[in-house]
Amino acid sequence: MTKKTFPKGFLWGGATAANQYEGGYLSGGKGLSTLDAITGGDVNTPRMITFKTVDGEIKRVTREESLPAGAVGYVDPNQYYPSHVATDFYNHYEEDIALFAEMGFNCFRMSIAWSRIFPNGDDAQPNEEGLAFYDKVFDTLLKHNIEPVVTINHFDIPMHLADHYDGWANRKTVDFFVKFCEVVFKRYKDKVKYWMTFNEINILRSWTQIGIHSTDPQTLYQAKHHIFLASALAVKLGHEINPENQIGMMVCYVHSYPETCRPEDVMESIQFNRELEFYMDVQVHGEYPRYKLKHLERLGVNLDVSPEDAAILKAGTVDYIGFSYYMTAVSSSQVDETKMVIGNQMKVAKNPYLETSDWGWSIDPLGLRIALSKIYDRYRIPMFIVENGLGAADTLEADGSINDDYRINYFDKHIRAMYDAIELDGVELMGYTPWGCIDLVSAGTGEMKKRYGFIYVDMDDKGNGTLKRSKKKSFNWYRDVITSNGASLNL
Ligand code: P53
Repeated sequence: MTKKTFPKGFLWGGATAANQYEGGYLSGGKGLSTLDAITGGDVNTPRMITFKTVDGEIKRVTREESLPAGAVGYVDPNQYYPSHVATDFYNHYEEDIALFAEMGFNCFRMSIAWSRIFPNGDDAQPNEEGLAFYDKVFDTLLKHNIEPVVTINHFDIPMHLADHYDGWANRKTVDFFVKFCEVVFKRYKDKVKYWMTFNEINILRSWTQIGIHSTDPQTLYQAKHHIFLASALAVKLGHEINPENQIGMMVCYVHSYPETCRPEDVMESIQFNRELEFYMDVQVHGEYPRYKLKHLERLGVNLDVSPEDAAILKAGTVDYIGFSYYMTAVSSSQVDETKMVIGNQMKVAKNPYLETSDWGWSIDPLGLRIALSKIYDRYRIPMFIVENGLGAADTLEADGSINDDYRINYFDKHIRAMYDAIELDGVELMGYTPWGCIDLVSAGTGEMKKRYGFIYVDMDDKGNGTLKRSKKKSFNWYRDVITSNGASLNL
């Protein structure tokens, strides 16, 4: 009997983001990004934004807090900022891509650093050296038959746009972003076909991510409205520049189960899930859903909307839904603070049926099949799992090996769930790119200790290390999955 495999042409690869992987923060004419001013940290020490007030005072706040009006990002020479070197893709891309090729990747997800192309965000001309860098990267990928999958914006904004325009709170940022998109769509027309506009659009909220100073609902939702417009305009433009472009959205898909069959718990869970669905509703259907309009009304948010906005949203609906999947949540109408856990920076009730990672994220492979079904049943467009994985502390043995069986076990279960969703539920799934396929900086905590990779990188939480790459045990395991298109799993 022939072994079961994934559909022919399934995209297998890994995922990264510039701010956590690329480094070279001032190389080749790159400008500062907001994320270049956020410190490292660990589970007990939150990452801090460092800034200068209008009076020239140097201060720090967490990402949850607002920055005073007029404050500008500041890189403090006495602090450690993990984005500055990260795990240095900038100087290691040839070696890294060769390793991805050895694992059998046929696609690779990465992001373009906006401030590498437009150092200030509002520059009249793009930075040629920055454009040339990504040319080299894409050429190297294509030489190895690896399709680039590009996130246009992953969690940051040129610092100048945050400092002088209040980032996405300002409608002018829409124009700056669309210009950036036009430049990259044109430049990489013959090299890149798979795109996503904004990473995890549903969790964007802080100064580092979207450049806003105040985080009150009015500012936040106005900024989100601008981001929706920018994304829709980019999708439309990307299709005009190359009709073959596949342009998706990207949502952080942490869906919730009701704690019990008590109808109040079910209603809580519906409300929780709407916070994900809202973004898909806008970007797939091209309009705000009515439940969100009602919610905004209750919040007292009054969006400043132009007459042409509705048509812009309608004309720029996405080709596919990309999403990250790490965990599920539990919604309860009878909140018991003692039973709450912190997962993905959200406070959710604990699921007694699931184990959690060392960082408190629930591990729920069947939840991935459930997610795929829920999304597909509602939107009926192709999906792409562009992040999934286990953040864990790895042990480097004396002989240099890393025996990450826990990671293999995690992937084995999640890949089976994906297969079931395709085979049993009939969902359309384009591909799978596990997060941090090579070790990189954690977005949440700023640590290196929280590792996701098949490839180990010698670097610690303070930025010490040789940056030497080595294969973990999971490297060969994933290579076998990819090269057999899943057959090695005995599905
Ligand atoms: P880290 C919060 C909630 C869900 C996903 O996360 C998140 C975050 C930010 O921490 O991030 C996504 O590194 C994101 C990646 C990030 C990855 O998940 O905190 O798209 O940039 O690194 C994993 O363990």
